[in-house]
Amino acid sequence: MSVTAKTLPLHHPLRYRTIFLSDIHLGFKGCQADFLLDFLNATDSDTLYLVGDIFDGWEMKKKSYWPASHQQVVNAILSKAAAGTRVVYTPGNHDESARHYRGHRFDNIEIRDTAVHETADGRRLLVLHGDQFDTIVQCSPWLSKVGSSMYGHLLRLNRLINFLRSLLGLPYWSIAAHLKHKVKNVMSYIGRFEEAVVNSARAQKVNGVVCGHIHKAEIARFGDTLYCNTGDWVESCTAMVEGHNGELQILRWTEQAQCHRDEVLLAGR
Ligand SMILES: [Mn+2]
Repeated sequence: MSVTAKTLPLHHPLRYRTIFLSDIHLGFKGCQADFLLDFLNATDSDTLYLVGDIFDGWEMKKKSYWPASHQQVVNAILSKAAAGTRVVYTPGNHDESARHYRGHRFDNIEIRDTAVHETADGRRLLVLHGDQFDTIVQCSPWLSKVGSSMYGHLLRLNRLINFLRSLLGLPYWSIAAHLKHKVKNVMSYIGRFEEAVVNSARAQKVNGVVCGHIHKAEIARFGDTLYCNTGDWVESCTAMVEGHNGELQILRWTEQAQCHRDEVLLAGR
């Protein structure tokens, strides 16, 4: 079927078979809700996986922070579910209170500890947040809380830098993501995390795993096992999407949003 530029509507959502999102951290100041809203409005899928840390219960306990944009993210997800998108929510450590509802189903929204997703080309992928491996990776809750407060400072610096960059007309840049890739022990933590996740996929005899938790988007192959990490919406604004033939891809929305907008503008001409 050929479509001329003229017949394309101005707003044509990018359609995927599946969208995987994690580590949104609603209720936390560092959450990039505006980028996420833009993403949710621009995309559509048959199934949406929420791979944990969607809410940040740790931050919400400290102080109540719930701006309109965070509510709009919740509303956007609920309206997708109401419009027929199947939503599968596998809570993480920051929204572990949602784990009380494991096994429950609210209309189109299922809450589970883990799920198995089958891609269009028949690969079976274990879906889970990933904090389940923290003990194996030997990162104590105490350490992760200290890390989390340092991380908070870094993200405040990140917001300041990006505010200044936006004044100068420069694109978004993540200092936390930049530093994380430089620091050696973080690298070895990531390596051990990936290994633990891949081992668990092998033990469960699936073709691969989709997780979040470490805020580093990636699709990698370890032997014959696929390791997918959806990234986050605090620093990197990433999602993993599955196309209609089963191909998997990481979208970096701070880069993609501009491309999509250019395409829509071109199509609208
Ligand atoms: Mn987490």
